[in-house]
Amino acid sequence: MNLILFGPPAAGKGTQAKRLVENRKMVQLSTGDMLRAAIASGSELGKRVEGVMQRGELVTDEIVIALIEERLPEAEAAGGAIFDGFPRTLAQAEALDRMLEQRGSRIDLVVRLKVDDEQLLKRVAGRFAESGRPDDNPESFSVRLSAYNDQTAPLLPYYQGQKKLVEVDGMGSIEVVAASIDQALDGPR
Ligand code: B4P
Repeated sequence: MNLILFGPPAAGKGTQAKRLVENRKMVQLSTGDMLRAAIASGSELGKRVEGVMQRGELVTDEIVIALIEERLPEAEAAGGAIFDGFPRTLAQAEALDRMLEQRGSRIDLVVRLKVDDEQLLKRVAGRFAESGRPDDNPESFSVRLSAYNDQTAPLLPYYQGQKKLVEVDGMGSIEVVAASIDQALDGPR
């Protein structure tokens, strides 16, 4: 199964993807994690994206599509993947559909985590205090939220049109949200 975890920044996509990896032995493809690993390694790519990410802007489609394409064989071998934080633009969504189609595969389900802005701000402030992730500061977070509203949220009708979109209330505790995601994955579609 190929699943997209969709939602605004700090909605819990990464948190829930990690749980699915543990419980269901699924493969997680997180563009955010891949980009942070590139920065940590000091690679050329890392140097190119560091400022963009710190400001809270989106990295170019070309870069993230290439990162995902590189990892698709791994997803294929595992029988599918959780796409976490990808796609974030229409160009990325169309590229993903094309890349999967070339491999005789497709997206099966898009789970949208619905969380209001006030709750997102609380979560990100909590993580900033704990880990100091540079893009969790209030200024960058407001840029990330605008990027979501302007460039990512318009993907919802794209997946709705494909009848793949399922909405999950992401406001509850991690466990409560996890149970709702399980229901969406295991329930009738
Ligand atoms: P990501 O790494 O994807 O970060 P995110 O959207 O902010 O986080 P996520 O929704 O995964 O939240 P998390 O579980 O961590 O992207 C970072 C940056 O990378 C982007 O801004 C962009 O620059 C770049 N990028 C990545 N992909 C890209 C793409 N495709 N195209 C272009 N650029 C791209 O949860 C957040 C916090 O909330 C955590 O502290 C967690 O513990 C807490 N939490 C989660 N669920 C909770 C719950 N139910 N209750 C209470 N707390 C909860």
